[in-house]
Amino acid sequence: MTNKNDQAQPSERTGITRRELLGGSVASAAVVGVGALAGAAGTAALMPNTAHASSGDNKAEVAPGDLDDYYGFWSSGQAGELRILGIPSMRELMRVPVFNRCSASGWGQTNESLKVLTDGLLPETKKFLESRGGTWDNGDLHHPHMSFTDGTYDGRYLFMNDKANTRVARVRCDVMKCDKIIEIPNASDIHGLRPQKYPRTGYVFANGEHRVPIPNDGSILDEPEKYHAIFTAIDGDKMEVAWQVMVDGNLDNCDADYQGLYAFSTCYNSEEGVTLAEMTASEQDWAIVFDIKRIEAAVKQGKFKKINGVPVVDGRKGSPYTRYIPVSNSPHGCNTAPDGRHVVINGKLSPTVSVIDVTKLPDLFNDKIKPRDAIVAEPELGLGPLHTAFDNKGNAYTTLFLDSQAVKWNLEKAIQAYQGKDVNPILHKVDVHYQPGHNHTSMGETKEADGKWLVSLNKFSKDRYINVGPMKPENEQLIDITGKKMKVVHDGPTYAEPHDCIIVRADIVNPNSIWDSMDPMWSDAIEQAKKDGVKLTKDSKIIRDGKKVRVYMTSAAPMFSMEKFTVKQGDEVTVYVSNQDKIDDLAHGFTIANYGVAMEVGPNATSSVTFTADRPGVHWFYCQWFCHALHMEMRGRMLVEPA
Ligand code: CUK
Ligand code: CUA
Repeated sequence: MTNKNDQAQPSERTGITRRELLGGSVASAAVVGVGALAGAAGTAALMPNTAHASSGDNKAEVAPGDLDDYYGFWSSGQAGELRILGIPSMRELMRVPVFNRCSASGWGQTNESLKVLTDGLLPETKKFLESRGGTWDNGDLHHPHMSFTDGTYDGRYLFMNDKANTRVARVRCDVMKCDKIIEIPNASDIHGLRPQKYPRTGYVFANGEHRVPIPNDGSILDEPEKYHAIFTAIDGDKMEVAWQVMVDGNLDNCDADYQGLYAFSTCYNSEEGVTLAEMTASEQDWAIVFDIKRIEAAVKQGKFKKINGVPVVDGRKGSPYTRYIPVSNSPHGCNTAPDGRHVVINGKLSPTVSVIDVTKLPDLFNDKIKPRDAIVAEPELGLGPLHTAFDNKGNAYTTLFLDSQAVKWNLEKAIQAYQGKDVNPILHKVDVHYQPGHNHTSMGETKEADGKWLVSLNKFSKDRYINVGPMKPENEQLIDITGKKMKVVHDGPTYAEPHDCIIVRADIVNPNSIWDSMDPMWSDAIEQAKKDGVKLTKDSKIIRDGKKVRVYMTSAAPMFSMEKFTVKQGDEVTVYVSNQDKIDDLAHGFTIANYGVAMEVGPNATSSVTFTADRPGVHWFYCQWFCHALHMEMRGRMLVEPA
């Protein structure tokens, strides 16, 4: 693949500088940039040199029919779904509906998905949603991360947050479908989320970002000093809250160590303000360290308050369970290095990142050292450092939001510089287009980081693509990091708005091609069929049960087992479709025309949907997944007798 970047840097194309180009987005950047520009003058600036970048032997091109080396699991922000990409091709392979609704698959409409979407909601939320159809229609999915065993991905689950409606979801990697969603009590807006790396996941750590009264029932309103933010440890196997910790300040991003002892969160707004001016008033905020063993012991010994059914430990400043390490104002990303020892806290408003050494933490918790003594490096990298990724050679890659760059720097050199040695930890900077948020390296958040690829998730595409109107795509760039210098090798547009991604070696992920016909996803259907004396995967039957009608049918290309079924106007109808095709890639669908009913029925799967037959007449149902030469003929009639 030729590197367009070599010939066509925007600066060369247009004759204006990158900074002038950036001007267009300064208004939006200014929110992040409060106070940061003051720090600009002293920023070390290794000029980007993409034109002569040496690259390694990495091949970004994946020829037609060839397979990718990695799975990319992508969030989608306010779109609410999980996306699966192939890396390095950056081809989008699949969308997995999670917090969103999906017209194709019927997610949010099928009984199976509604169960996932509603079972884990808190009682007061269920009540609130009664008049709104019973489910949330939106979500804001920022952080998708895979379960770990012994410091690396294990291919079991993906976990992800919903910032909009305070939920955490789990996707089963054997079928790539969401099987659990829980609402987190006492917290407001789950933002940072990371699984425990060691010994296994285990816990899923989730940050409640905003401070609210606990309980948030209206008894406290405009008294911000009584609000709190909550850190939650979820049992990833059971998808239940294990315990929570009340903290000072807001919580932003988090990560876990490689020892199974500590978790970390960035904490902005230590001022506990509610306006922008209040939130950014002080020079320093914190990185909070959570002592998992101490918290577990406290929970065992009953040193907690039970609030909304879960144990809440008081981890505010001065508690034995946490330590607050002062770092520059409004830190954002929080990334544990694969060396198992260092944690990078990204400055955001400060041009620096702060590096915590986990070997110092026992002394910190035993008050033998001061909080700042746990910091072993604080290199100044550039403007707006948001997130950091790692290779297998001791190097780190940090996104610079305001500079629109990725900076490669060396951890060991940064530590030496902090000790006063005359070394420059910055190895290279490369322009990205434009304003990167998260980045991620191949296997970079595991002990098996391999230093092959870096993806920069850029918030703006501006002039990188033909114009599609006022709403532009984001731009995600693939960067070859095998050479000394980074090399941008691919632009990939994305729709709103992947914040984060992970890049997982393909051999770790082994999904099935065909469902087990007794999969727990449709356990309710299995149970109901049993009660009705119906063999779910074989029979075609209509069961009338007062005003409730259950229609059981099967599908086998190119036919549904029923050519027609009759119900009465006003009946509550449930249609179960069991796909008998045990063939790779042979999905069917079931759509009822002019009834707003549509669902996916995967190979050997059962899907069901319940609706009221309140429209009399002839309504064709058809298969909406192209499955056969006679796909168009795969249809039948629902006859609704007028009342
Ligand atoms: S956050 Cu979006 S760029 Cu929600 Cu991980 Cu940093
Ligand atoms: Cu079955 Cu199309």
